[in-house]
Amino acid sequence: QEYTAIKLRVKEWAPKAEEILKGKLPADSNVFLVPATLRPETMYGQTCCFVGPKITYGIFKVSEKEYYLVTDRAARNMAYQSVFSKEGSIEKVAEIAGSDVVGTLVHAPLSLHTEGVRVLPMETVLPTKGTGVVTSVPSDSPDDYATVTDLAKKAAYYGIKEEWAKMEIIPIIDTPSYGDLCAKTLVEKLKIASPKDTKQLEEAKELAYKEGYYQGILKVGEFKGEKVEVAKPKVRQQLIDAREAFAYSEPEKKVVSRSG
Ligand code: ZZB
Repeated sequence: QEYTAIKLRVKEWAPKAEEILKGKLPADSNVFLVPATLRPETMYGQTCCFVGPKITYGIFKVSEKEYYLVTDRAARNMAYQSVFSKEGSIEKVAEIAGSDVVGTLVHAPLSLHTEGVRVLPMETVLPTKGTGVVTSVPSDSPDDYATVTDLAKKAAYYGIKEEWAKMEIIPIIDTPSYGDLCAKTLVEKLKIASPKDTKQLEEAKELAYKEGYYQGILKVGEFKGEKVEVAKPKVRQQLIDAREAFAYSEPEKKVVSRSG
């Protein structure tokens, strides 16, 4: 699976994270949260970044001034994909729980929310997929729409500020079947009530992928008016050229054959 890894630069740590990381990083260095996405063309619509609250993340040295926050598993994969300056070697400078990162303010490349977006908790983040960090595009991802809706409703319970989950959802892709807020339309159409409705969310995701890819037209950005199918690789390349993203592949899953 070929992902695009996006670099979300930390602008301001949550107080807990600040405390934990004190003295562990050079003063003038940058730390990036690095979500893996299959939809780089939707980065205009990022409204927050998800971590699994119970997942333990590492902060890994990329070069003198650059560090990535991802799972150990992702760092190991990255080491073999020449992401770190020393091929094959991994240097972990700190460990931190997702729950302690929640509230951190990050700069999300291409996002129309240029002031930054917050790191928020998502219970359904899989530690075994991608980098364990997920960037949220509630206009076009049904999982993200269901999660931000839930977070906004129960902000106190999740220990977050309501406004962090209520960032404006700006339409970025127009589609003939589901309008320009594809995820919202599908969540309502399939009567998805919470992020726990995993079966319907899976179906909504498939529909959103197909419609977005084959029928979607970008409404914003440099490739406004172009078909998603055409614009997608261009947005990806632009992000990579700007060093705001890089290619990241997931190793092949071992398939155990039925015949043994
Ligand atoms: C931004 C985005 C915007 C995404 C969108 C999707 C959509 P898939 O399809 O199941 O292979 N993701 C990445 N890593 C994880 C993880 N560890 N746990 C849970 N979710 C994860 O999954 C690929 C997508 O799942 C990725 O692409 C990421 O969300 C999320 F408009 O990034 B995506 C219709 C989907 N639209």
